[in-house]
Amino acid sequence: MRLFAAVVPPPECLDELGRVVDRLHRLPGADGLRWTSRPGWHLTLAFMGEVGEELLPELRARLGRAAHRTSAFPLRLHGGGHFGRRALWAGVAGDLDTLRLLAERSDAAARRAGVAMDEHRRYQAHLTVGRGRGEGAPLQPFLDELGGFEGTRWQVTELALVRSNLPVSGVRGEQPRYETVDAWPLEGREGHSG
Ligand code: 2AM
Repeated sequence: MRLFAAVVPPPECLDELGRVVDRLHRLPGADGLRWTSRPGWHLTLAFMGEVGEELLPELRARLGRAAHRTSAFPLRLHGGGHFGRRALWAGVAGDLDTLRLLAERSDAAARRAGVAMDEHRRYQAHLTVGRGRGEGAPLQPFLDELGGFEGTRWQVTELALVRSNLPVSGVRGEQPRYETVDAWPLEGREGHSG
């Protein structure tokens, strides 16, 4: 199954973002983007891709330990950014050091469980709200609108393991369905060290 580790913001914080994204939908050029499905909104920590069933017990155990060692931390959705003309995303602010630490620990947990992870790309915390169709789309008007967005702070208390079910219908533009298959509480008390 196709899996990734993620932080899932609480519904009220996603609703705040949803209200901004509603405004984006009304801007000229909004048809040039495929808007991501809101029930699936998340912040990816580590993308694993296809993971064999036989690796799951070890993966779960190691992700559980990664969560156990990491302290809960504050985060808020904040502003926006883009990857070229292809992806428009909301950014985050708050305790980014602990977010990054949790991402590194999730990545290490997956590797040690035997998951063939991609080469390390620089971790850029983001929540994708839209993707440019075709060759991509001009994103600046959307970035201007997202730029001032400041979400309410929440406390990240859980590491989630999410399954991505790719569309099978063949309908163009259909979105993957995301399903949280497990979650572990953040229980560390050690701050940023270790
Ligand atoms: P994205 O939002 O920038 O596309 C599920 O696909 C999640 O894993 C998405 O948040 C996606 O980021 C992220 N991801 C990271 N690397 C990926 C990859 N190589 N293929 C697909 N998704 C990836």
